[in-house]
Amino acid sequence: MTNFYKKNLKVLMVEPANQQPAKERARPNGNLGPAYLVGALKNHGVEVDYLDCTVGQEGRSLKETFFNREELENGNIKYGMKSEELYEIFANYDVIATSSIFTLQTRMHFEIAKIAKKVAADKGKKILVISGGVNARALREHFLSNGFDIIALGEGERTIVQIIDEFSSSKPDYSKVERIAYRENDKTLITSAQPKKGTKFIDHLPSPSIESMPLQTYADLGIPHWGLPVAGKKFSSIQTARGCQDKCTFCHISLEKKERDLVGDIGFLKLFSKERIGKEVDKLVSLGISRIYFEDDNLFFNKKRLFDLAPYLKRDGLTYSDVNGANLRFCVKKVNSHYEVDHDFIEMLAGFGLDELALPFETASKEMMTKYATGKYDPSEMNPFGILKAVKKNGIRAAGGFLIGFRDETWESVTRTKEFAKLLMQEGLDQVGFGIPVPYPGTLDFEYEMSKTDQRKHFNSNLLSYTDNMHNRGKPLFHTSVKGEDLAKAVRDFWLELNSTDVKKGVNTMHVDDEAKPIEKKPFEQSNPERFG
Ligand code: B12
Ligand code: SF4
Repeated sequence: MTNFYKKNLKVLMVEPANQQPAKERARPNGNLGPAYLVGALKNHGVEVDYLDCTVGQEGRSLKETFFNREELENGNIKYGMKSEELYEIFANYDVIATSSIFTLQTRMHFEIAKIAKKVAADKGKKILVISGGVNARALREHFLSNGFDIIALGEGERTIVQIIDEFSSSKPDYSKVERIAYRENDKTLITSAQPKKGTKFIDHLPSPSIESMPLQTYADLGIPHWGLPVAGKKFSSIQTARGCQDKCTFCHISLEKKERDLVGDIGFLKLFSKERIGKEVDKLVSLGISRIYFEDDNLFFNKKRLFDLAPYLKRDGLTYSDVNGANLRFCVKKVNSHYEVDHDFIEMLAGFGLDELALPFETASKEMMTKYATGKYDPSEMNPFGILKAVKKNGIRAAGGFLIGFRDETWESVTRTKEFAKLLMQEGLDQVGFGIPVPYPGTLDFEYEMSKTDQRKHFNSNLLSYTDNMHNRGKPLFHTSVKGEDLAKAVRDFWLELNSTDVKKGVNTMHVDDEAKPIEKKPFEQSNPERFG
């Protein structure tokens, strides 16, 4: 039989089952990072499969996967394939790779590594276990102590190919691989990379292997990463650019910019050309996809770029959603010495098919915005109500995102943000959500907390009891001026008070503990009865 692959090995890119606190949403994975890595390996002639454990292999009954719920000892609810299933699956592979961008899922990644190492030990087989993404790189020592052999520190398309080339060579030398952390004789080694000329365009990157994902299963489930359910529609993600011009202290970009020597230019702005994006859209359409989610860190930067891109995005019957948020100051323009709503810009967004948009108003406090959010938007000058009206006038569904409980924020400031959100609801906002800025590993806020020696020791000695609870609607784990209980209660109370019954009902159907109320799950079951059998 002919072997079409250049290497005699098999890689599994695996997205673990997830855990969430009760009353949080259960969502499938389907992140773009793994899709890019699978694309890079395929281009390099490496045999690679993709497995999203939240929904399982294409065609599986969702009762055995997504709706398989297990209450964990830490109180969280796990959803996805049973861990026992993975043992046999992993036995067929030589490399197990995960991508860890959400800290809350740290435990789930450790579980993957543990199973892979057990298979390797039981079967006397060499299995290389690798990871990357913002959480893995920030917690690299913990990942390396919990079964991972290599952690990628920057962009991964080139790195993963280099890792596989070394692994498959007769004498692997990982010191040749760029920007990784690994251990030799219990010592962590970090590799660097030759300085390269900064690139504005990143068309050299492979096309993300969206076709490897269980797209039909996602469609049948109808729950995207975020935003309204879209039962029955094939959907997927796209990136038009990477990085951001700002550096909010609660965001990964802030540390990436500071640690450029270590992680490379991952946090800095880079973009795909409009022609390249047009080709990506062609590919997604040819896969039967009729709804696309933007996953850029910051979609709106450089408005001219988006005006030029619009014709390449627009297709009959294709809609777009940007639930990841976009910087609001791009929705206004300076006229003389004041700001006016940029109606042309917002009309252009609706014109190419955008019908859902998260508006990250963040806070009503200029002080908090300046201190933590790069002063990226000024609600007192940049006409938030005008922006909202223009968005709504163009038929775009608008969800507002607000942050309350910055570490030195007062209760008075928190309630001002809530009142701001209330006014926006009265002016037509469709939905509001509140979150507490969590100092997630990989951000400047985390570095601030870790600069306190006792805090760092406590965190490192009790890692999983922190990461299991690092949720932006949970009680803060680090000091905040307003009591943590009050903030966690406010996040829920404000949400309940300000949102419509329809929104509340809709979100409730996605709760991870919804086994308790099977009636609420009906919308998905009714649209796809055969997948729930
Ligand atoms: C798009 C996005 C979303 C989307 C969709 C996410 C998804 N499921 O696809 C939405 C809007 C739903 C979302 C929601 C949330 N998000 Co979000 N999101 C992102 C964002 C901006 C991009 C992720 C992405 O697709 N990147 C594109 C790929 C190509 O880049 P990448 O993942 O970094 O992968 C590259 C490298 O890191 C590396 N790499 C990665 N893995 C591996 C593995 C190996 C083996 C190798 C070699 C290399 C490698 O190679 C890749 C290619 O170059 C990230 C920021 C970020 N850049 O990671 C935040 C981010 C992941 N989100 C974050 C947060 C906090 C949230 C929310 C909790 C916010 C909320 N409002 O509630 C929710 C929670 C969602 C959930 N599922 O639990 C935080 C996570 C912080 C943390 N440490 O936990 C991040 C880091 C942003 C931040 N604030 O700093 N998010
Ligand atoms: S504007 Fe958004 S993507 Fe940019 S640094 Fe701030 S939070 Fe991160």
